[in-house]
Amino acid sequence: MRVLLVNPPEVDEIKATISAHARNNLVTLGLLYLASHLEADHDVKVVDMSLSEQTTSELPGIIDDFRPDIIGITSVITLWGTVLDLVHTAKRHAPDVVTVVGGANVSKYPAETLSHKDIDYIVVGIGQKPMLELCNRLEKRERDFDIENCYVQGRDYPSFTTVYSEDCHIDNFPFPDRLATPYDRYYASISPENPTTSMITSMGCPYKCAYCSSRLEQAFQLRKETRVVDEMAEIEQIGIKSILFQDDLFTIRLSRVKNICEDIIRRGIKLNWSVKSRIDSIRPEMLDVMQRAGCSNIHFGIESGNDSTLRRMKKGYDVKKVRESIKMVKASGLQCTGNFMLAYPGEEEEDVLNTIEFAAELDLNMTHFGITYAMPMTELFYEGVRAGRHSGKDPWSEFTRNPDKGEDLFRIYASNRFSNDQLNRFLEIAFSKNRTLFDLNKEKQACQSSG
Ligand code: B12
Ligand code: SF4
Repeated sequence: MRVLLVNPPEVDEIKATISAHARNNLVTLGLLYLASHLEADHDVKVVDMSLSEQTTSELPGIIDDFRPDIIGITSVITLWGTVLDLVHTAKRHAPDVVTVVGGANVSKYPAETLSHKDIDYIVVGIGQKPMLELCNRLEKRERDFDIENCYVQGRDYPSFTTVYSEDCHIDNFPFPDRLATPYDRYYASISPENPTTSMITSMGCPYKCAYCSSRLEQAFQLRKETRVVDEMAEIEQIGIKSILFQDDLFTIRLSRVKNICEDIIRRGIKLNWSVKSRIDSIRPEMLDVMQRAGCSNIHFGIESGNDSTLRRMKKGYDVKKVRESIKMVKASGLQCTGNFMLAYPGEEEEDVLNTIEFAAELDLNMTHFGITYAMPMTELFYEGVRAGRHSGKDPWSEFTRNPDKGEDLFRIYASNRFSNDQLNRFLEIAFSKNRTLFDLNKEKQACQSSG
């Protein structure tokens, strides 16, 4: 079968809010994992319409060139309207083509996704196995079949489940095919050298922060240490210079971090990399070996400068611990990025300003600030429902059924204490007092133009 895998183009609204220079262009790892698994049996093409800055209207041309039997599209909530445009465009242009949609939003809202009649199949959870089986069955012209984690249009399902079976461990699949898209065009401003790629060494997170939806997903999975380093060796061989590890929590186990780093050093792999960590999972014994193995930056979800807010967030650490951990990492020579959530429920103006001041005091190499959203299905969301801040209806579900109702459906501020003007003002203050991605990009540009 000829299988076209598509990363949707970014909507104009996202482009407008994040200036072209401040954007990173990151690879869509999920599609590259699918491609490497399907390639042995099928003819696969991956098109990253976001990278190539194509629009939905260019899909018919792509279809004419490649003539796919199946089009698979990946999805996140913010691009849902675009995903549906692609599906409709594909069906109008080539009615016989089979459309399959997978990815984070489909796994969370399967019934809502299948309510769109131009979507023939959906795949939930880890996609490699069900997608390969689907392609094989369709190739044999079978029409009536059951595949775990795959649902078909038009059938009446009493419920939808996502099974995370042992044989779907990431290590059972080939490494993502990083040559399936132009690997040399992916970059991240934070990387000391580009091109940059993404990689994962684990899936899920065992912690239980009140606002986070990662904890709701699959059981925590760790990859084998040697497989991680094997993949890094392959990345280096391709000519990629830096890696952003996308795991929620790379530093969860000290022995594992040490083993991976020592193996990188032993094999002489020369790559820059950065990881995400938690304030209370970073340990002094990790830092030196991480740095020697190529780590340049650790990204912490610090989130607040107020102990009372950290307690409501269920972060499990306090402001004192934040100061100690950041000081320790900076003293080691590694760079630190910090993420902060402003206007968490229960916060007054002085708390928000306090977080901004706290961030500035920490003297981080880079910061990200955002207004707190209540993501559906999280503890924070249900707490807001009980407190009467939200209606209890899941707006993401409604948006997945009907994106024409407007993007404000998935932008639900967690707190109702502040006006939009006040929230914008908080962001302005935060950006003016701290170094953000915008500053980093400006500095990089200035450096380039001065030669
Ligand atoms: C890396 C990452 C990013 C990167 C790269 C995004 C990308 N396109 O890959 C960046 C920083 C750009 C990013 C941005 C955003 N992200 Co993000 N991101 C992640 C993160 C941490 C890892 C994704 C990943 O690489 N996973 C590993 C791969 C192997 O898994 P996967 O992507 O899920 O793919 C597998 C399956 O889903 C499935 N599959 C996926 N696509 C398809 C397609 C088909 C046809 C099939 C059959 C199967 C299939 O098979 C794949 C292989 O097993 C996830 C959290 C997580 N733990 O997954 C959030 C996550 C995907 N992001 C999320 C969000 C909300 C965003 C933003 C909207 C944030 C924002 N407010 O701006 C933007 C969206 C912008 C965009 N254009 O994508 C949410 C999605 C929630 C939702 N309901 O849609 C997640 C789940 C985080 C969370 N818990 O809230 N993100
Ligand atoms: S915020 Fe981070 S540490 Fe907390 S549950 Fe989510 S991914 Fe895990």
